[in-house]
Amino acid sequence: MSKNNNRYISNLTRDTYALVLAGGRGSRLHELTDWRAKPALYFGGKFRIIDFPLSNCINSGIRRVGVLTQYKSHSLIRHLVRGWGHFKKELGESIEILPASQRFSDDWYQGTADAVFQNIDIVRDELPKYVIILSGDHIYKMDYGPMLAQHVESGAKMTVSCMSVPVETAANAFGVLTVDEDNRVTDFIEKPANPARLHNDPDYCLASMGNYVFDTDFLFQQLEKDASSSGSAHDFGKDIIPSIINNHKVLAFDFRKSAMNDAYWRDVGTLDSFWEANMELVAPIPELNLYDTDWPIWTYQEQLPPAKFVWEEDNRRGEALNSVVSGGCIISGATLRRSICFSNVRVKSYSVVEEAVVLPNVEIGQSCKIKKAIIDRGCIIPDEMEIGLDHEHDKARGFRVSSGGVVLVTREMIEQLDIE
Ligand code: ADQ
Ligand code: ADP
Repeated sequence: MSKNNNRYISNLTRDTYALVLAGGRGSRLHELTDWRAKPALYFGGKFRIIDFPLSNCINSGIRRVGVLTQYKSHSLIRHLVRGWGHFKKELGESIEILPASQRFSDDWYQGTADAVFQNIDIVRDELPKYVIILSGDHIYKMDYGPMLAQHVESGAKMTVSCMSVPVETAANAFGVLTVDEDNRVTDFIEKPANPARLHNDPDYCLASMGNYVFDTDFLFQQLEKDASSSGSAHDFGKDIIPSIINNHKVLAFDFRKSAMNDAYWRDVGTLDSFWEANMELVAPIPELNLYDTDWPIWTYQEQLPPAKFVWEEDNRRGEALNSVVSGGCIISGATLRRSICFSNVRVKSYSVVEEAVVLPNVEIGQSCKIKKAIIDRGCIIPDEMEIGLDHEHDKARGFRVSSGGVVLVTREMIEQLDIE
C-alpha cells in the first residue's frame, strides 16, 4: 500500500518533536544514582541508558528532540553535550536540553506532565504536528514510525505504547491498560495493586511503557487544563491519561509491532535488574543485539587505545572469557569471566573477576577476587580485596548487598574503609 511506504512514515517522523523524560532519580538503584539521574546510568560496556531512546529517535527519523532533566543532571548534561551535540540546525535537526529552571513558576518540575507543560513554548516554536513523549529510563530498540503511523491512521488523539507483562511484574510498578477489540483504551490505572488481566491470557496484563504520541494541539489543551487543576499530581500516568480516555480516542500500540528484536525491553530500575540486564550481554547470543548495524546505538565515546590483555612473563595470563571489554582497558595477568568492563579499567595480576559490571576508570589491584558485583566509576580496589564471596563481610564493610545477592561498591564506600 503506497501509504505505508517509507516516504509516508518519514513525513510523519519529520513532523514529530520528541521529548525525552530524563529527570527521574531511580531511587531503587541506591548509591548508583546518588550522583547521577537514572537515564545517565552506564549500560552495556559503553552506553548510558538515555542513548537508547535517543538512538531510537535518530534511527526512526525523528531528529528534533528535547531532553527534560531535573534530578542530579550534571552527569547527564555532560554526556548529552559531549555525545549528542552534533545535530545540525540547517538539516532540521536539534537537540535541546531542557532543565527544570522555574521558567513559569517558582516550582521545579512536579510530575511528568508538568515537566512538559513548563516547556510548551519551546515545543510550540518548533511547530510539530505530533509530539512523542518518551521515558528516558529503559533499554530497548524501537522504531517509533509504525506507532506514529497507527496514531495518524486511527485518528487517535493520544497513543500509548504497551506490552503484555506478567501480572506480578506489573503490580504496583506500571500503568496498566484495558483495551477494547479496536485497541481503544477503556481503562488506565497507574501502578495498581491488582492489575486488570488479559482475557485471553489471565497471567498477563497490558503495561504502559511510558511512551506516548499526541496530536500537538490536543496535548497542549490537556496540559493547560491539568496545570490549573488543584488536585492533580501533574503526571501523565496518574492524571492525564485517566482524565481523557472517556471523552477522547486514546489507542494502545503494541510494542511488538515495531520492536527490533523480540520485544526486548528492560526497566533496569533495581540493582538486581541492572546487573542482570548487563549480564545478559555476555551470553554468546544475547537477546539485545548491540552489533546490529541497521539499528546502531549512538553514544559519547572517548578517544581511547584498544583494550589490551597481557600474558605476563611468569605465565600469568591476562584473559577474558565470555566478557565485554571496552577501550582503554588493560587486563594484565588477571582473569575476567562473564564480566563487563567499561572504558579505562585496569585489572592487575592474580585477580579473578567473575560476573561483575565494572564501570569506567576502575582499578582492581593484585590478587583480588570479585564475584557478582557492580563496581562504580572511579573505584580503586586495593590489592587482595575480596568482594561478593562473603556477604556478611561485605555488609560489615559498608558495601551494599541487594536482595538478589549483587554487591554494589562505590568510591565513597571504598574511601571510608580504613585501609593502610
Ligand atoms: P514511572 O517510570 O514510575 O512510570 P516516573 O517516575 O514519573 O514514572 O518516570 C517516568 C519518566 O519520567 C522517567 O524516564 C523519569 O526519568 C522521568 N521523570 C520523572 N520525574 C520527572 C520530572 N519531574 N521531570 C522530568 N522527567 C521526569 C511511568 C508511567 C507508567 C509506565 C512506566 C513504564 O507513569 O504508567 O508503566 O513509566 O516504565
Ligand atoms: P558519572 O560517572 O555518571 O559521569 P560522576 O561520578 O562524574 O557521574 O558524578 C556526577 C556529578 O556528581 C559530578 O558533578 C560530580 O562532581 C558529582 N559527584 C560525584 N560524586 C560526588 C561526591 N562524592 N561528592 C560530591 N559530588 C559528587
